[in-house]
Amino acid sequence: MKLRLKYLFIFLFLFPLLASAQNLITNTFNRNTISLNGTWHYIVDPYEVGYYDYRSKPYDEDSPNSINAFFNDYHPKNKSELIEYNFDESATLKVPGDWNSQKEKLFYYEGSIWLKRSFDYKPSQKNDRLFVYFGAVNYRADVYLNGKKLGVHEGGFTPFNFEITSIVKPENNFLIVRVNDRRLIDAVPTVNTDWFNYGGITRDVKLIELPQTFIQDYTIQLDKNDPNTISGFVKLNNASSSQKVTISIPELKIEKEFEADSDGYAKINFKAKNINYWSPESPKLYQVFISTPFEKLKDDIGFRTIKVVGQNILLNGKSIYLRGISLHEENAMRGARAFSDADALVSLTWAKELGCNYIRMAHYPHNEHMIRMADKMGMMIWEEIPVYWTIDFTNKATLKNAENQLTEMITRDKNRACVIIWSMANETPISDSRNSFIIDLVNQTRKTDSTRLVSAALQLHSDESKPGVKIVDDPLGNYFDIVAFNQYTGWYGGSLEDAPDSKWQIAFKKPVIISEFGGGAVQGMHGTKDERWTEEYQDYLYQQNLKMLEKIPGIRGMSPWILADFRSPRRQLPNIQDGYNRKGLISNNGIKKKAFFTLQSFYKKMAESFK
Ligand code: GCB
Repeated sequence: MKLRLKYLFIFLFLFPLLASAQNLITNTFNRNTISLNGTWHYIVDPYEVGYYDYRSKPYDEDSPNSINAFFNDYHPKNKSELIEYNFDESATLKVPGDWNSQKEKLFYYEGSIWLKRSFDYKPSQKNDRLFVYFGAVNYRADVYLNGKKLGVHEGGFTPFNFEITSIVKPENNFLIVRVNDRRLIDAVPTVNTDWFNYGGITRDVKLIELPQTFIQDYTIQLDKNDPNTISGFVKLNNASSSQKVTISIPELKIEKEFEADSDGYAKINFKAKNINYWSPESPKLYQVFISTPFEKLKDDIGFRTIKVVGQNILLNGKSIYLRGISLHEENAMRGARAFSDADALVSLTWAKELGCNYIRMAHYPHNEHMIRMADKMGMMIWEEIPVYWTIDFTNKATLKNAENQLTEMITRDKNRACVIIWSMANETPISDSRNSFIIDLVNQTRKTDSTRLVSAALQLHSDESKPGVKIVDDPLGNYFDIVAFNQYTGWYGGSLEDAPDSKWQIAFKKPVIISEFGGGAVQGMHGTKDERWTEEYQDYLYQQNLKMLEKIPGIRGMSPWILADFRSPRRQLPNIQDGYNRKGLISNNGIKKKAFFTLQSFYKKMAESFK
């Protein structure tokens, strides 16, 4: 009996705690929020002393109010009491921010760190509900407020939120997050990547004030097949009976009323004339208002169609060429995770200068500042989830995790016109389990958002019986709108001299994007075009690859690897890599390498021919 009760408790208490995309509040940029960014105290905990007792039993499993763990910021009542931690006298970290770049001692640290921030809260309205929202925490977050566990979130690059209405107090609230960034074999991504595993509360934290019944989420987008129809849905949280929802777009003289059902769901669909369509050349965003009797929420939304016809990608009905570049979410010059408008502006300005109209945001969803700025500046985006290399494709929990991250990414960004492609994965090895894992993600994507294109970065291979032929026939190509693949001719093999004579055998009659190509160079290192790591070698590699790739039938774009040098612990060659992947067109000092200008002039030419 005792045992049963225990399981009932675990079920009731822990089961609802896993934060999932279902409850995600969108458009937090335009809501009533209070920032919890700033200075947080932290305690480093490599042995998980705050989480497990000395029998390795989690404190918060049976006893969520245990005073033994860090999550209850307990202060001793008398001098004889043994307490072996003290947040308020511990050092501090800036949030948002990774810990690796902030504290030298934590540079390669992977494990648990407890972060704490106190706050007072005076509600601005009666009956308001209050949520705490995290833009992202890498990788796992266990969140506690005033000693109560709010929940757990897994996945380092997507947002989540918890309601705290009944827990928050007017003064001295203490919010504690155990952040654990240990790499795990069954996680998404898995243990092996080629980027730096920045740990911490890496994106904005805020409180969101909402009415009892509030607009949780919505899609307001142009109908894929009719450029004069806007369609989607509005989802209300806590709608007890049917409720009126109004959508207005003053600039288009639109004001439409809909009724949400008792689940709070309203399907929307209306005609709109004279829309100035969003494009990189003219990134028009309209002020859109979603109103209920309790709330008026604004968003800035662009309207455009994107589709594939034959081997063409059509933006607003016109064939386009994606002049792209790949990007990590890193501020190259700070050597730190990027998280702000200022960081976004650095990368987007460089990409514009390169002549880009498109960025592949590798290999995980980047922060919302970046996506919103791309929307404003006119940059098309490929967004990706970290299903990278050798994910545990046979593991159901890993699939669930990937599905959750996918839904969180789409939920957050589905109203951004700039996002044109959802990418399922990068360079995954072909197997039955891999196929069904990714097909599952494709189906989920199409169900959640049928308006965008679906792809993934595949790989090519060769066949001894066909020398000089590059073959792309990964069976997943059948499920995508766009065939995209990475190839590294002249870097990981293959002769640069012969590259332009390559022949292509691509099994799919779809638009082709080269999702990666490139090679490393140390900025300022010069030599002949045959000397590795020189700017001349990298430049020649670009010249020869561009000649080769131009000849691919149906090529409709590329995102060479990569805009700037980025930190990667795999890359340790002294005096050359020093912890950086050097394939950037720009160094980590912000200086452009020769190949930058070669790609820039190629893009000038492509912009002319796809006018
Ligand atoms: C790839 C990966 C990318 C690596 C790159 C490289 O194919 O997709 O994450 O960083 O190659 O530099 O080897």
